[in-house]
Amino acid sequence: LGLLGDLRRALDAGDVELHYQPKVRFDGHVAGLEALVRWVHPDRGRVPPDEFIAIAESSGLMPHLTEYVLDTALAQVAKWRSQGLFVPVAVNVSPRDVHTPGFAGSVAARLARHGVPPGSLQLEITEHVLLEDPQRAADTLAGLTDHGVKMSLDDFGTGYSSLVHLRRLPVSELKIDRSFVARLAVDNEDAEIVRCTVDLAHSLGLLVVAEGVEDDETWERLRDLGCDAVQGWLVAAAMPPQETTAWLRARG
Ligand code: G
Ligand code: G
Ligand code: NA
Ligand code: MN
Repeated sequence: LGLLGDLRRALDAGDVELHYQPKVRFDGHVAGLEALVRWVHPDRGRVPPDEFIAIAESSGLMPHLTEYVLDTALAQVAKWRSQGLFVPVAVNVSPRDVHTPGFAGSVAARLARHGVPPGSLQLEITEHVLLEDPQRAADTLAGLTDHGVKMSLDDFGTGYSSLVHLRRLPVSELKIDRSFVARLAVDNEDAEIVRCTVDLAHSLGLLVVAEGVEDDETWERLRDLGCDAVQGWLVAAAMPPQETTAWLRARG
């Protein structure tokens, strides 16, 4: 399969793009943007991220992809800041990244190189970071947090979530997976799961973001349940950089 080689070349050529999806509070304030990687293959067209991220993970290319995404996102944050747009950006990192020696230092160096304050970067991790070496992962993440980088726990509810694991991770935000959010307005069990998750997160001092919000009714239910912010097609899908700039400006 030539896809791996093609991906490597695309990264070297700068042909892999980032799109940005807003996270907004219920008062309309833009809490941040999530960077989502996009690759259009010259012959195959759009390759789904899940597909090429799996390839990058199994081939050892993942650290390189993550460095590329961090540099691209931080360059964009710096550009937006120079234009008077001060919005934090969240980058997804894979469990393997967190276990790569020197990861925390590499993130700090990149922030410095791009002149971006650590508080403008958020890293989205999943509970899977705790599968390999929980203590080491927690130490790396604590190092990043001490430096001022914000940590967000992604896809919450889909893994082996437990209070013990949650307590171990120095995160300031929890994202409820869209599989629980999608049918929130019509399914009582999902509504109860979301309610409990919001309460649990708040009792631990975390902000809660709901993913995959597609309609007004879900938005209203989430607001009533005390959720802090939402992300989803109701607000905006992931947009290319220029469109994101226009979207941010239109928001004021
Ligand atoms: O938009 P969506 O199809 O982009 O994303 C699919 C999956 O790919 C999600 O689980 C998302 O977290 C993941 N993903 C998107 N961009 C990145 C990235 O830059 N790095 C990593 N590790 N995962 C990403
Ligand atoms: O794993 P992660 O949470 O990073 O994945 C985000 C994924 O969810 C991306 O593929 C993104 O494009 C997708 N997504 C974002 N908003 C919505 C939405 O409102 N509905 C659906 N179905 N998918 C969404
Ligand atoms: Na994510
Ligand atoms: Mn998610």
